[in-house]
Amino acid sequence: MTHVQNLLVLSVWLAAGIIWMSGQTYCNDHIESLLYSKKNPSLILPNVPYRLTPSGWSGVLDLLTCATRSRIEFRESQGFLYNSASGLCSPLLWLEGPNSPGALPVRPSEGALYLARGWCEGDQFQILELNTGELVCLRLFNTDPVDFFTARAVCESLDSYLVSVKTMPKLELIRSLANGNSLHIGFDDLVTPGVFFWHSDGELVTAQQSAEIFDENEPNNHRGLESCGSYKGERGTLNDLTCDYILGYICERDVLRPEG
Ligand SMILES: [Ca+2]
Ligand SMILES: [Ca+2]
Repeated sequence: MTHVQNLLVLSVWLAAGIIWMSGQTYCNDHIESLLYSKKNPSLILPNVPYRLTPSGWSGVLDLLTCATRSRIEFRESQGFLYNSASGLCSPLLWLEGPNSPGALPVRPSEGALYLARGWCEGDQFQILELNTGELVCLRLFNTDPVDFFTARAVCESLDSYLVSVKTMPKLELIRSLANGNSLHIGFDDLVTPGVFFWHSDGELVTAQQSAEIFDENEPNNHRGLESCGSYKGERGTLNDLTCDYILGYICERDVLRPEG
Protein backbone atom coordinates (compact mmCIF):
# COMPACT_ATOMS: atom_id res chain seq x y z
CA MET A 1 0.00 0.00 0.00
CA THR A 2 2.94 2.30 -0.65
CA HIS A 3 0.96 4.47 -3.00
CA VAL A 4 -1.82 4.82 -0.49
CA GLN A 5 0.70 5.90 2.14
CA ASN A 6 2.12 8.43 -0.28
CA LEU A 7 -1.29 9.91 -0.78
CA LEU A 8 -1.94 10.06 2.95
CA VAL A 9 1.31 11.97 3.42
CA LEU A 10 -0.13 14.43 0.93
CA SER A 11 -3.26 14.71 3.05
CA VAL A 12 -5.20 12.96 0.37
CA TRP A 13 -8.12 10.95 1.62
CA LEU A 14 -9.22 7.89 -0.22
CA ALA A 15 -12.64 6.38 -0.44
CA ALA A 16 -13.85 4.16 2.34
CA GLY A 17 -14.21 0.55 1.47
CA ILE A 18 -13.39 -0.48 -2.03
CA ILE A 19 -11.94 1.63 -4.78
CA TRP A 20 -11.95 0.17 -8.24
CA MET A 21 -8.93 1.19 -10.24
CA SER A 22 -7.11 -0.14 -13.27
CA GLY A 23 -8.61 -3.56 -12.85
CA GLN A 24 -7.37 -3.79 -9.26
CA THR A 25 -9.31 -3.46 -6.04
CA TYR A 26 -7.82 -1.48 -3.17
CA CYS A 27 -9.23 -1.73 0.33
CA ASN A 28 -8.53 0.44 3.31
CA ASP A 29 -10.72 0.89 6.36
CA HIS A 30 -9.26 4.27 7.28
CA ILE A 31 -9.62 5.83 3.90
CA GLU A 32 -12.53 8.15 3.54
CA SER A 33 -12.74 9.67 0.13
CA LEU A 34 -10.76 9.91 -3.06
CA LEU A 35 -9.27 13.28 -3.93
CA TYR A 36 -10.15 12.60 -7.53
CA SER A 37 -13.18 10.69 -8.62
CA LYS A 38 -13.84 8.97 -11.90
CA LYS A 39 -16.27 10.72 -14.19
CA ASN A 40 -17.97 9.97 -17.43
CA PRO A 41 -17.36 13.07 -19.56
CA SER A 42 -20.77 12.73 -21.18
CA LEU A 43 -22.40 12.97 -17.75
CA ILE A 44 -20.90 16.37 -17.09
CA LEU A 45 -23.49 18.37 -18.90
CA PRO A 46 -23.83 20.53 -20.77
CA ASN A 47 -20.07 20.80 -21.24
CA VAL A 48 -17.81 17.92 -22.01
CA PRO A 49 -14.50 18.70 -20.30
CA TYR A 50 -11.75 20.10 -22.42
CA ARG A 51 -8.09 20.03 -21.60
CA LEU A 52 -5.38 22.57 -22.15
CA THR A 53 -2.49 20.31 -21.22
CA PRO A 54 -1.00 19.24 -24.53
CA SER A 55 0.63 16.05 -23.32
CA GLY A 56 0.95 13.95 -20.24
CA TRP A 57 3.44 11.51 -18.83
CA SER A 58 3.84 8.09 -20.36
CA GLY A 59 4.89 4.99 -18.55
CA VAL A 60 3.15 6.02 -15.39
CA LEU A 61 2.82 2.84 -13.37
CA ASP A 62 -0.65 3.16 -12.01
CA LEU A 63 -3.54 5.43 -11.36
CA LEU A 64 -2.44 6.45 -7.88
CA THR A 65 0.95 7.52 -9.20
CA CYS A 66 -0.82 9.55 -11.85
CA ALA A 67 -3.00 11.21 -9.18
CA THR A 68 0.02 11.92 -7.02
CA ARG A 69 2.11 13.39 -9.82
CA SER A 70 -0.78 15.52 -11.04
CA ARG A 71 -1.22 16.86 -7.55
CA ILE A 72 2.47 17.53 -6.89
CA GLU A 73 3.51 18.90 -10.26
CA PHE A 74 0.29 20.70 -11.21
CA ARG A 75 -1.14 21.92 -7.95
CA GLU A 76 -3.82 23.89 -9.75
CA SER A 77 -5.00 20.87 -11.72
CA GLN A 78 -8.71 20.19 -11.79
CA GLY A 79 -8.26 16.55 -12.61
CA PHE A 80 -6.42 14.23 -14.95
CA LEU A 81 -6.82 11.66 -17.68
CA TYR A 82 -5.43 8.20 -17.12
CA ASN A 83 -5.12 5.50 -19.75
CA SER A 84 -4.65 2.13 -18.10
CA ALA A 85 -3.52 0.53 -21.36
CA SER A 86 -0.80 3.01 -22.29
CA GLY A 87 -0.09 4.33 -18.82
CA LEU A 88 -0.41 7.84 -20.22
CA CYS A 89 -1.34 10.37 -17.56
CA SER A 90 -2.47 13.90 -18.49
CA PRO A 91 -3.11 16.46 -15.78
CA LEU A 92 -6.00 18.78 -16.58
CA LEU A 93 -4.76 22.23 -15.79
CA TRP A 94 -8.20 23.62 -16.40
CA LEU A 95 -11.35 22.48 -18.03
CA GLU A 96 -12.52 24.83 -20.69
CA GLY A 97 -14.99 24.80 -23.48
CA PRO A 98 -14.68 25.38 -27.19
CA ASN A 99 -14.72 29.15 -26.68
CA SER A 100 -11.23 28.95 -25.28
CA PRO A 101 -8.56 29.07 -27.99
CA GLY A 102 -6.49 25.92 -28.07
CA ALA A 103 -8.79 23.95 -25.82
CA LEU A 104 -8.99 20.32 -26.86
CA PRO A 105 -11.89 18.05 -26.06
CA VAL A 106 -11.28 15.02 -23.91
CA ARG A 107 -11.60 11.90 -26.06
CA PRO A 108 -12.47 8.43 -24.76
CA SER A 109 -9.27 7.05 -26.29
CA GLU A 110 -7.24 9.23 -23.95
CA GLY A 111 -8.39 7.21 -21.00
CA ALA A 112 -10.62 7.67 -18.03
CA LEU A 113 -11.40 11.13 -16.72
CA TYR A 114 -10.84 11.90 -13.05
CA LEU A 115 -11.96 15.19 -11.62
CA ALA A 116 -11.06 16.82 -8.34
CA ARG A 117 -13.50 15.68 -5.74
CA GLY A 118 -16.11 18.15 -4.63
CA TRP A 119 -15.96 19.80 -7.98
CA CYS A 120 -19.62 20.65 -8.40
CA GLU A 121 -20.73 17.24 -7.27
CA GLY A 122 -24.16 16.13 -6.27
CA ASP A 123 -27.45 17.74 -5.25
CA GLN A 124 -28.30 18.45 -8.90
CA PHE A 125 -25.75 21.21 -9.23
CA GLN A 126 -24.42 21.61 -12.75
CA ILE A 127 -21.26 22.83 -14.35
CA LEU A 128 -22.09 25.69 -16.69
CA GLU A 129 -19.82 27.73 -18.87
CA LEU A 130 -19.74 31.49 -19.24
CA ASN A 131 -18.96 32.87 -22.68
CA THR A 132 -15.49 33.66 -21.33
CA GLY A 133 -14.80 29.94 -20.83
CA GLU A 134 -15.02 30.34 -17.07
CA LEU A 135 -16.93 27.56 -15.38
CA VAL A 136 -19.49 27.98 -12.64
CA CYS A 137 -21.46 25.54 -10.52
CA LEU A 138 -25.16 26.34 -10.21
CA ARG A 139 -28.53 24.86 -9.44
CA LEU A 140 -31.72 26.56 -10.62
CA PHE A 141 -34.81 26.35 -8.42
CA ASN A 142 -37.71 27.41 -10.62
CA THR A 143 -40.59 25.14 -9.64
CA ASP A 144 -41.07 26.02 -5.98
CA PRO A 145 -40.82 29.81 -5.53
CA VAL A 146 -40.18 31.15 -2.02
CA ASP A 147 -39.23 34.39 -0.27
CA PHE A 148 -35.65 35.62 -0.12
CA PHE A 149 -34.87 34.25 3.34
CA THR A 150 -36.15 30.79 2.52
CA ALA A 151 -34.15 30.77 -0.72
CA ARG A 152 -31.01 31.81 1.13
CA ALA A 153 -31.59 29.09 3.73
CA VAL A 154 -32.10 26.41 1.09
CA CYS A 155 -28.83 27.35 -0.60
CA GLU A 156 -26.99 27.33 2.71
CA SER A 157 -28.40 23.92 3.53
CA LEU A 158 -26.80 22.69 0.30
CA ASP A 159 -23.33 24.10 1.08
CA SER A 160 -23.94 26.88 -1.38
CA TYR A 161 -25.07 30.49 -1.52
CA LEU A 162 -27.56 32.49 -3.55
CA VAL A 163 -25.88 33.10 -6.88
CA SER A 164 -23.43 35.94 -7.28
CA VAL A 165 -23.71 38.03 -10.46
CA LYS A 166 -20.80 40.43 -10.68
CA THR A 167 -20.08 40.45 -14.41
CA MET A 168 -21.91 40.76 -17.70
CA PRO A 169 -21.02 37.21 -18.81
CA LYS A 170 -22.51 35.89 -15.58
CA LEU A 171 -25.60 38.06 -16.06
CA GLU A 172 -25.99 36.67 -19.56
CA LEU A 173 -25.90 33.15 -18.18
CA ILE A 174 -28.55 34.07 -15.60
CA ARG A 175 -30.72 35.52 -18.38
CA SER A 176 -30.51 32.27 -20.28
CA LEU A 177 -31.46 30.27 -17.18
CA ALA A 178 -34.18 32.62 -15.94
CA ASN A 179 -36.31 32.30 -19.07
CA GLY A 180 -37.88 35.71 -18.45
CA ASN A 181 -38.66 35.08 -14.78
CA SER A 182 -37.44 37.09 -11.81
CA LEU A 183 -35.15 35.37 -9.34
CA HIS A 184 -33.58 35.90 -5.94
CA ILE A 185 -29.89 36.81 -6.25
CA GLY A 186 -27.19 36.66 -3.60
CA PHE A 187 -26.77 40.18 -2.31
CA ASP A 188 -28.52 42.29 0.34
CA ASP A 189 -28.18 45.36 2.56
CA LEU A 190 -29.79 43.77 5.61
CA VAL A 191 -26.86 44.58 7.90
CA THR A 192 -26.41 48.23 6.96
CA PRO A 193 -29.26 49.78 4.93
CA GLY A 194 -27.94 51.05 1.62
CA VAL A 195 -24.70 49.04 1.82
CA PHE A 196 -25.02 45.97 -0.39
CA PHE A 197 -22.86 42.87 0.06
CA TRP A 198 -22.47 39.79 -2.11
CA HIS A 199 -23.22 36.57 -0.28
CA SER A 200 -20.50 34.68 -2.13
CA ASP A 201 -17.55 36.49 -0.58
CA GLY A 202 -18.88 39.39 1.50
CA GLU A 203 -17.56 41.96 -0.99
CA LEU A 204 -19.44 45.20 -1.53
CA VAL A 205 -21.48 45.74 -4.65
CA THR A 206 -19.33 48.24 -6.53
CA ALA A 207 -20.31 51.35 -8.45
CA GLN A 208 -19.09 49.68 -11.63
CA GLN A 209 -21.33 46.68 -11.02
CA SER A 210 -24.25 49.03 -10.35
CA ALA A 211 -23.59 50.72 -13.68
CA GLU A 212 -23.12 47.57 -15.73
CA ILE A 213 -25.26 44.81 -14.32
CA PHE A 214 -28.01 46.54 -12.38
CA ASP A 215 -31.02 48.30 -13.77
CA GLU A 216 -30.84 52.07 -14.03
CA ASN A 217 -30.29 53.72 -10.63
CA GLU A 218 -30.29 50.36 -8.86
CA PRO A 219 -29.76 49.17 -6.22
CA ASN A 220 -31.67 52.11 -4.79
CA ASN A 221 -32.96 50.85 -1.42
CA HIS A 222 -36.26 52.35 -2.54
CA ARG A 223 -38.07 54.10 0.35
CA GLY A 224 -35.66 52.26 2.64
CA LEU A 225 -37.72 49.14 2.15
CA GLU A 226 -35.68 47.21 -0.39
CA SER A 227 -32.97 45.02 1.03
CA CYS A 228 -32.85 41.83 -0.98
CA GLY A 229 -31.11 40.94 -4.21
CA SER A 230 -33.10 40.03 -7.27
CA TYR A 231 -32.91 39.53 -11.00
CA LYS A 232 -35.64 41.42 -12.84
CA GLY A 233 -36.97 39.01 -15.42
CA GLU A 234 -38.66 41.55 -17.68
CA ARG A 235 -35.57 43.77 -17.78
CA GLY A 236 -32.78 41.22 -17.61
CA THR A 237 -30.94 43.24 -14.98
CA LEU A 238 -30.36 43.26 -11.22
CA ASN A 239 -32.35 45.18 -8.65
CA ASP A 240 -32.89 45.37 -4.92
CA LEU A 241 -36.38 44.40 -3.90
CA THR A 242 -38.41 43.90 -0.75
CA CYS A 243 -37.55 40.51 0.68
CA ASP A 244 -41.01 38.99 0.71
CA TYR A 245 -41.37 38.55 -3.05
CA ILE A 246 -42.02 34.91 -3.90
CA LEU A 247 -39.54 33.98 -6.61
CA GLY A 248 -37.41 31.20 -7.97
CA TYR A 249 -33.70 31.35 -7.26
CA ILE A 250 -30.29 29.99 -8.14
CA CYS A 251 -27.80 28.50 -5.71
CA GLU A 252 -24.09 28.56 -6.46
CA ARG A 253 -21.10 26.60 -5.23
CA ASP A 254 -17.49 27.56 -5.60
CA VAL A 255 -15.68 25.64 -8.27
CA LEU A 256 -13.46 23.82 -5.83
CA ARG A 257 -9.87 22.95 -6.51
CA PRO A 258 -7.71 20.38 -4.77
CA GLU A 259 -6.42 21.66 -1.45
CA GLY A 260 -2.81 22.71 -1.03
CA1 LIG B 1 -32.47 48.25 2.20
CA1 LIG C 1 -34.64 48.70 -6.19
